[in-house]
Amino acid sequence: MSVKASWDIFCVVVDNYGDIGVTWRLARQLVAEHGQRVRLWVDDLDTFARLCPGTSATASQQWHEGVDVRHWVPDWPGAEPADVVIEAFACQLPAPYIEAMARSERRILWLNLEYLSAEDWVVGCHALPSMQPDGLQKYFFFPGFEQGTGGLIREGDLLARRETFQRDPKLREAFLQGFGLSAQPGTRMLSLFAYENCAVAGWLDALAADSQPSLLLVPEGRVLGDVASWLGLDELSAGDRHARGALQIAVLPFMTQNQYDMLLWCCDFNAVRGEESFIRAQWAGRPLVWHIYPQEEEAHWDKLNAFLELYLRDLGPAPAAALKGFWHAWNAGEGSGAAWSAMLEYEAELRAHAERWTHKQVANGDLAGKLVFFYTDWL
Ligand code: TRH
Repeated sequence: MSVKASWDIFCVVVDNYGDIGVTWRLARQLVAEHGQRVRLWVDDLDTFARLCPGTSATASQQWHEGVDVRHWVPDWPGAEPADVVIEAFACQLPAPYIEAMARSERRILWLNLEYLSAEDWVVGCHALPSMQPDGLQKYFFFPGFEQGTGGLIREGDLLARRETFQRDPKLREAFLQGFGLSAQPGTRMLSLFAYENCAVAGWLDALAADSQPSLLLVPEGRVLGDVASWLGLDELSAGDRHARGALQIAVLPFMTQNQYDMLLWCCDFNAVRGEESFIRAQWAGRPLVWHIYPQEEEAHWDKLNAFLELYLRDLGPAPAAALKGFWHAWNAGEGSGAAWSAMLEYEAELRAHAERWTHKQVANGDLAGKLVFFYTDWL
């Protein structure tokens, strides 16, 4: 049985939506499914407001979905530390807060929630403590794709909601109609969320030249410039619709996380990026390509290949090579058209594989549940 505790989650928005995307989702789930009391400290409320419409960009405190959201300003206002303290992605906690943790007579669990990686060292490092000044201990909590890790964020009812949605074409129709869209039978549905990417043009060429029609849904974001250049336009914005050959393109507004899930569920193939959309696309049970966040000295290639090694383990050599070829072309920025056509040969196998992978990941447990268990066990 889990203990009801208070949690402080600290999030610095470095850039993009990944940091706040993960912490906001985790905070909501800890409240909704585990009955925990959660404060989410965010330094950038404008970015938070993109994910959580209705957010005030200036309020020092506000409640959303049962989460006590605090604006984390440089001038620390002082706060009694919670029972469990999570610094997300090695962000630096306020010094007075750490001092208050050290002084407290309660046992306080201090965790650093790490970035997601499929590399094999993760299992060995997950949940290891490290001694801090003042006698405090900090544990490193690693999300991951294997049993010995912290798992992935997944709401308890997510798969059931997704399956209901994917089984009922009316739900998909209604979702698309909300954006003024409809998908004709036989149209391949695709979504695109990526950083600036030179590989986009080759992919769009291949889709436009295909014998099967495609509808590409692109939420507003950094990749729009590449799509606009391919169309020969200066810019694109939400609501724009264009067609070239067999390809129709619809630019959608940036949506809530729940709507974005539905967009992924609608599609036969999803191009995603970062960390959070990458996980959500896996829960969609459909083939995907990951535009990994580029790191200095090309360190991201090790992460990408480590994931591919796990993901492709139970797939035949030919479809595995085809998928790997497309992922590499996508991240290298060239050769995506030919790699896409090669991958289409294995469309059915890759779809079945994506669904199997989802269920394999479910069996690993989920991040929020594992965090709550870790705390209960630590007590
Ligand atoms: O925004 P990102 O590129 O974030 C990245 C990664 O987290 C990366 O690991 C980190 O180092 C870097 O930022 C600084 O991609 P990510 O992680 O997929 O986050 C996007 C979030 O936005 C995710 O929660 C899904 C959500 N989203 C919406 O809510 N609505 C939308 O319309 C779209 C396209 C995304």
